[in-house]
Amino acid sequence: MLMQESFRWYGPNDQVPLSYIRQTGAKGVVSSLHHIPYGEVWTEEEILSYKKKIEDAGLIWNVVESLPVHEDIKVRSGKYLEYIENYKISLRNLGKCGVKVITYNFMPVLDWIRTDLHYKLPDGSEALFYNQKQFAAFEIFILQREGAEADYTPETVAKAKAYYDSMSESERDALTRGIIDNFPGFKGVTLEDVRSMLARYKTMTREDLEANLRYFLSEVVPVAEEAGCIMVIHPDDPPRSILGLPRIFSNIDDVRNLLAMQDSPANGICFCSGSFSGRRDNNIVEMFKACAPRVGFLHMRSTQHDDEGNFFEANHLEGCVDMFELMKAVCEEQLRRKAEGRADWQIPMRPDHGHVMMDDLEKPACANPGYTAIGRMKGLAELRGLEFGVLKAYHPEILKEL
Ligand code: DNO
Repeated sequence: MLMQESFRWYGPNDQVPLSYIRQTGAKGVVSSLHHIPYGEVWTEEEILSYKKKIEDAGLIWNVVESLPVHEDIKVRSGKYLEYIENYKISLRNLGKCGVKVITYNFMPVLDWIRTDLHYKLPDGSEALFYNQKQFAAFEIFILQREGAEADYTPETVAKAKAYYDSMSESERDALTRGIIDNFPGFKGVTLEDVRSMLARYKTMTREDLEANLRYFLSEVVPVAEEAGCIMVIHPDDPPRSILGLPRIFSNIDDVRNLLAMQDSPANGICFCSGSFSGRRDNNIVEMFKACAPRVGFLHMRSTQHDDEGNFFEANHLEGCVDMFELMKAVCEEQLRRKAEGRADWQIPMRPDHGHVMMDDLEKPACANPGYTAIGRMKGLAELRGLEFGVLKAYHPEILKEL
């Protein structure tokens, strides 16, 4: 196919080993040196030994997800200067070792958020779910964030209270862990940690956070460019303000703004259709077209919403994302790049998340919610089939070359 089909791998402790990933049909592996603490340098030696593990399994390490941005950089205080210098060294090292697509995010405090990691679908499989009432229960009554109540309608607060009152201690604990302790390389986060991280954002406005991202990019993008790498930013997930924090990469204006911050091919986007689709006013296909030449990595996924602002992760070809139109646009973009002679014309893509299904339901809970094998493989198979169909119908000549 045109896209570089990939699968995420969380390293040697991942329940889904590289040998299984190879059988999914993926060629590329999306991974990170999760054992290195945020902010520290990734040495060439570490990168090469990790890369060798992947290559020995017959795969290639085509994308880093993520080279994490330390909180000090996001708030631009503490040891941010040192961490930015370390980031540059890591970028240079990755470039030298031939790993060129570097994913990061600029979400304050917590990365992506879901409130139910085992939402039962009618067919018995499980999806990840974001529920306003549950999140409100978490931040108002468990985290007890000052001012949290004011971010919700009285109706939602009442529902959240009733929900909180109905929960057992262990259910409260599961909700908390599911929200704050899901991030590889950043495990063991406590409520206290979240409170002290939040305190650092107390007076921070959206403009401040944007200025901090702009500053970070002005430092690292030229280095990425020199190293032959592309930095790709992951959208806010969900794409709305949470925990009273500013969010700066959620909609089409943010996309345009980001691209203008550094007008360089090394300043790119990880186009995550699922994350962007968490907002109903985002037109995903239009958004892709608005930034297509700078998309360095694709996460393909969809969501299904209800009227209260809740959503769960739908099957990859269902839900609110028009995956057919998106795939058509992705194929056209790749062919356009090919015609231009761009070396990076084939965009790495991974099926983002997947349902827990079949015997994955009986295995010990996956340490990385959303990343069991079978559901993701189903997603990958559907997306490959869709791509094949789009190419056969609209660009049959390219199939002969592949
Ligand atoms: C969740 C992921 C995110 C993503 C990071 C990128 O499954 O999509 O954790 O990897 O935000 O920095």
